[in-house]
Amino acid sequence: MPAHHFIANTRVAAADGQTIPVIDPSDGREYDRIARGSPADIDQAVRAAQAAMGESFDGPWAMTCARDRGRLLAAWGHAVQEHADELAGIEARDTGKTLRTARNDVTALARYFEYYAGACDKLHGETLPYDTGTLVMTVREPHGVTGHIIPWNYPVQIFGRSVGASLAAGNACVVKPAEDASLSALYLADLAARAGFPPGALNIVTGYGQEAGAALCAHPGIRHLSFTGSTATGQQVAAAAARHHCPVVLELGGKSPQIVFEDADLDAALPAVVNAIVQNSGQTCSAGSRLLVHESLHDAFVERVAGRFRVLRAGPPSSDADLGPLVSRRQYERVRQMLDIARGEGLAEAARGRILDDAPPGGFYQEPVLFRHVPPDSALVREEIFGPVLVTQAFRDEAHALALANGTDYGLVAGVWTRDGARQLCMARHLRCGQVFINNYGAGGGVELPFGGVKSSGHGREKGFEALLGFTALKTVAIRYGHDT
Ligand code: TXE
Repeated sequence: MPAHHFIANTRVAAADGQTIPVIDPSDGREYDRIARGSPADIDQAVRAAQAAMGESFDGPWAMTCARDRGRLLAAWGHAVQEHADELAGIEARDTGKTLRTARNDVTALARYFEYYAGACDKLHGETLPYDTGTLVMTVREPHGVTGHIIPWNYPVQIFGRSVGASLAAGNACVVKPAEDASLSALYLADLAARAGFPPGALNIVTGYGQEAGAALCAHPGIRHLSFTGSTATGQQVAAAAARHHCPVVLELGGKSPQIVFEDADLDAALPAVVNAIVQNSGQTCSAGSRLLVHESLHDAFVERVAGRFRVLRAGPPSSDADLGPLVSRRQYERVRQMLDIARGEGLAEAARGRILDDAPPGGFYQEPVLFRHVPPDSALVREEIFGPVLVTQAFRDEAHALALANGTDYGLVAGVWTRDGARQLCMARHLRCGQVFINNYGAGGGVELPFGGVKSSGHGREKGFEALLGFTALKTVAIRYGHDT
């Protein structure tokens, strides 16, 4: 039986009965089917969420107090921990990521629920000084029904940070997971129902982006949208949302630099630089996909990186491979196309990993590839590849490093390796991006750390308390209780 949508705590088939295949990226074979959501399914889910909120925020979910929302999120987080192995297995098979990565993702998901569970009853407004005889206060209220479009690269993590924060703020959610990775979201929804969330607080509609996703963005009942995905789709999402005055958080792509200065601790930088591009097979929005190295050590350091690349192996999630297959044939072909472009541009390949001999035929395996001394106008420097492909460039001084680092349309993350404190501050100040990591890359992904981009990498912030504020609407209340003196 295909996996159905989850609406008002019930599994329901698509209104027109259509389904789409679920493909195992490790062998390219279909092993399940999910519902193919249509505008009618989205409408049903939005109505269920609206009923949970109530027209005047007097529905069962809107009337659930902050403390109880926190308890529900905490119970959901415990359920995730209890079912962590099963959830990681579902995620690894659906996305192709290694079991190790899937387990880390599930740990992060549980931590999101824990964090936002604890935050529910710490979310409050202020009182403001105003005229004598008038008390002014601000109240943080939910938006109402929020829409969540989730990509396939970190399905459970992105679900956790987006849905966890929205429910904590008291909204009801309608989620459209990626067509290539929907099974973990459905599994989580079942856990939510068992944890005690009332019907309609959480709803999942699976399906294609151009169908279910577009219908969700266009639905006038959606009062806030969070989208993580490509820059091009982000533009469509924002345009659809603008038609019904719906605020949007966009977390889009990146082309993030890792900058290694001549005074860096190279032994610490080396594993971090490699991991930043091969983790999750390079399918990470914050992947460190450009390596900028001071000219005095560029060739020597890149040779060390090349040595690491040569021993990396791609293989199925069930093996001990360093990288899993890419998520889909479509993504595999996108990456291959970029490698063809590199060949056409005559780029110098410095190293290549390998694919395990016993990897099943038909899987979407891509070994890591390293190109060195890539010119700034190359497509490989400017465009997001979303695969395990790293390009290097040499820089002369700080100004040159900044010019290269800031020289793309994106602005998500930057990594800087230097022991010089003044230089650390200068780089932190002038790098045009949403987060700068100095002498590390990613800071362990802490759920407390606000995350998002500038320029074509999007706007708005997810994670941390900042995200929680974004999921609220501020209401000002002025109470006239006396006379001016
Ligand atoms: O992304 P899409 P795709 C980048 C990465 C990748 C490229 C393409 O460079 O190679 O995007 O991937 C839904 N209205 N990132 O095609 O189309 C879709 O169903 C509403 C970066 O998979 O953006 C899925 O749920 N929704 C990234 C989600 O959007 C629509 C993560 C992402 O799909 C829609 C993923 C529409 N019109 C890809 N069209 C990151 N920032 O982490 C599609 N969707």
